[in-house]
Amino acid sequence: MPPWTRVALLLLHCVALALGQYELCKSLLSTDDGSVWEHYACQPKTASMKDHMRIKVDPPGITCGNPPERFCTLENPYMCSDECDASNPDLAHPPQLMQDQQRTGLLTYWQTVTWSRYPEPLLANISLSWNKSLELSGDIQITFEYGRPTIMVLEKSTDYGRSWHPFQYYADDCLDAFSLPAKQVRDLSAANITRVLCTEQYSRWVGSKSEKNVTFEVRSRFAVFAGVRLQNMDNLYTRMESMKGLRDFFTFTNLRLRLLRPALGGTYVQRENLLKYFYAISNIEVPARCKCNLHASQCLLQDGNLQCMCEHNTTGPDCQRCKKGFKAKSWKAGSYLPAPNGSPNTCAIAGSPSGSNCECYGHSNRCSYIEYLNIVTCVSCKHNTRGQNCQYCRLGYFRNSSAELDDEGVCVECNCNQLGSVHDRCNATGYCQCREGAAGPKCDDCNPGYYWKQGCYPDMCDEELLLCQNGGSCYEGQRCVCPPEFKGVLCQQSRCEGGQDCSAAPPARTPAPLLLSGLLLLLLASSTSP
Ligand SMILES: *[C@@H]1O[C@H](CO)[C@@H](O)[C@H](O)[C@H]1NC(C)=O
Ligand SMILES: *[C@@H]1O[C@H](CO)[C@@H](O)[C@H](O)[C@H]1NC(C)=O
Ligand SMILES: *[C@@H]1O[C@H](CO)[C@@H](O)[C@H](O)[C@H]1NC(C)=O
Ligand SMILES: *[C@@H]1O[C@H](CO)[C@@H](O)[C@H](O)[C@H]1NC(C)=O
Ligand SMILES: *[C@@H]1O[C@H](CO)[C@@H](O)[C@H](O)[C@H]1NC(C)=O
Ligand SMILES: *[C@@H]1O[C@H](CO)[C@@H](O)[C@H](O)[C@H]1NC(C)=O
Ligand SMILES: *[C@@H]1O[C@H](CO)[C@@H](O)[C@H](O)[C@H]1NC(C)=O
Ligand SMILES: [Ca+2]
Repeated sequence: MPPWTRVALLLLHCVALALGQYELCKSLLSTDDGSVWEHYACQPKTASMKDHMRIKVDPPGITCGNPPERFCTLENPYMCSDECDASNPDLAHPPQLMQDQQRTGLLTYWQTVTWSRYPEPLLANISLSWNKSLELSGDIQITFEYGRPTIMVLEKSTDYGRSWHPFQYYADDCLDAFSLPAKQVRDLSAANITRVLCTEQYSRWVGSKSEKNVTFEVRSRFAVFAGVRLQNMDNLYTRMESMKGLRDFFTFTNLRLRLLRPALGGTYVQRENLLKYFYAISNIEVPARCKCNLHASQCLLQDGNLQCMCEHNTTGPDCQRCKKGFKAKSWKAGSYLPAPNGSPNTCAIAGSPSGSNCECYGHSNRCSYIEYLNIVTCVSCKHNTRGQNCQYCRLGYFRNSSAELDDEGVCVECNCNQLGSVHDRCNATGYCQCREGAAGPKCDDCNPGYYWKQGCYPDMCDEELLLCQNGGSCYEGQRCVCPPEFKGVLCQQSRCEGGQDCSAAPPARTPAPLLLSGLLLLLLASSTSP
């Protein structure tokens, strides 16, 4: 490396550090030989994800105000002057008030109906979705007005809401509510930091004004690795790379709050004043960053959805794939290591020098040296490919000529009809090799003169060859339909031949009037003969 490059690199490290960690995906370096790009692992800044979340509350009708309702407070159950009325903007408490910008002096909150149906439980679900993988970077804070729930669960999904997992349980009595021992994050060590806990810290009654927040602690989990003031983030990032499940623990696409019992303000539910029991949430903070697999430093709203601005020739909502034409190596997430700039693990252009040693077109991520042949070959080619570079299609597949060699769909199944074809292979345009009589690209048709019956068989009869005799007609090439007085495969045999009794029971298929007239004709014919 020329000395000037080293100086530039040093300068650049200083720039990167000044900017904060992993904020830069690439930088133009001037060297003796001109400018070159340097690439780094990078991630978007942390943001307040409440601005982008979609909120859904369940069951329908859980939001108060329809019909209008009065409610009281826990501290003074005789103060019941507050009213909720969905039709009056000043008295309505719709779900979006959980995510509006907080202005000092104006408290806005979502509120449920009161517990008038006690002892039936008062249940509510709040589903928060982003349609984007995110990574928590700070504490989730849910601010309850009029008291925090005495039982609730925070759940998360990492697959856009298809499956859900508990994230943390909250109760004033964990054993009673969930049969779990009460724990706190400070009971956790590095080895069990991703344990799902039940905590009593945020559910006990302390008066509704003094403690309003229910927290999911992210910073104190980070602090186990990074120190109490998070001064040693390098250590945290190192653990993110090495400790199985650590990054995934903070990753989510959806969150769900299951509110199972409201604040009681005491030990018992007072049946005579149920108007003081309900849920009210004024704010939900979700500090997080887009998960871009360390391939993007920006995440922007596009068509209403958050989207990573992928670098390193990657693409996809989470930069989770290599761009078309950049699949010389298989895709890899960027790495926080080595500090401070990490490894970008960029996708390489197909056919570029970095990939040409053993190019597998993205169908394999393993190569192997075969000593006696002195070649390097791809191992376990996927996507139905084969060959030293995964450049051919497996038998039974053919190359899709409109797809690039690095396309996952480059090999298309031949789909030869088993009964009509000689084997399951096809030629380069997908044509199968047909057995005698079979036709069509997949050999699932018959040539003229053949009929399909679990394969193609030659026609028994044929109108042009007039194989059916005595006025019989050919039915679908397979058999002759004979006039009443004849029988046999080709209607070659008269029914009355050889002194047989022609008046014997007629074949069931022949309509009776026709048969009768036939018989009559025959009788006439025999009576007029000498
Ligand atoms: C909340 O969601 C859970 C899980 O889908 C469901 O079983 C439960 O019935 C829901 N509760 C309400 C009140 O909709
Ligand atoms: C976590 O591990 C520590 C010791 O490493 C142990 O004392 C603690 O009880 C564990 N916490 C949980 C919730 O299992
Ligand atoms: C409660 O959460 C809000 C919003 O995150 C925050 O501004 C406030 O400081 C928190 N209150 C306490 C006591 O932690
Ligand atoms: C994409 O790949 C090309 C060729 O390897 C490279 O020159 C370019 O800098 C890469 N782009 C990014 C954004 O990494
Ligand atoms: C979710 O995001 C994907 C792209 O990332 C988009 O195609 C899809 O339409 C989005 N769904 C909704 C409901 O916005
Ligand atoms: C062939 O590849 C093109 C481009 O990827 C794709 O649109 C098309 O569906 C593929 N054809 C088949 C038969 O898979
Ligand atoms: C594949 O076979 C079909 C039918 O025999 C033929 O028309 C086509 O030209 C063949 N394609 C190639 C590439 O040989
Ligand atoms: Ca609010």
